[in-house]
Amino acid sequence: MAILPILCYPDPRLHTVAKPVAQVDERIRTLVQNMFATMYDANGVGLAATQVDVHERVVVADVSEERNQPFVLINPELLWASEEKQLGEEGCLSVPGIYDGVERSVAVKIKALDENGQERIIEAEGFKAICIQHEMDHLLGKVFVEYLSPLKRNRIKTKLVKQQKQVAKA
Ligand code: GNR
Ligand code: NI
Repeated sequence: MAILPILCYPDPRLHTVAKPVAQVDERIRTLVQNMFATMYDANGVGLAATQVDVHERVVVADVSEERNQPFVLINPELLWASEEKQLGEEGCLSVPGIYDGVERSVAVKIKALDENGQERIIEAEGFKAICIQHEMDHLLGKVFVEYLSPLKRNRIKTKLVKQQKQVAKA
């Protein structure tokens, strides 16, 4: 298993639209294993392939307290999203150190393949629903800061660019 490098906002590759997975094979299962290793190593609750510069529709997640309920979403499709919205504090492994409120549907129903190519229907609410919506956005090239005001987004951009220059010098 490998820990993969995570792209950092404002890296333009984060805005790539991922392609559907044509076949759930060993290559995809290896990617899934490496994504879980990367997500758990970074203490994230989810990770989209886009964040590790692989532009295919693959998401891994685990929103459990005990970090023992992993799930995989391959080619996820939104079947239903509640009209009712909730405001939640979000963070992102690709936007380190930044947290802000985002409005999302309280509940969602999605269809996806698991790591064996089996079709699954997943109904989620609360934090799990937020996480799934956040990850599905990544596959469309969307990062949560795009829901914030242009002023906030520009401040975040400047801060992260500075931070990354510091890291590069160190
Ligand atoms: O680890 C993560 N925490 C989180 C908190 C609130 C809303 C969404 C998330 S997802 C994030 C991991 C990540 O960046 N996934 O793309
Ligand atoms: Ni994210």
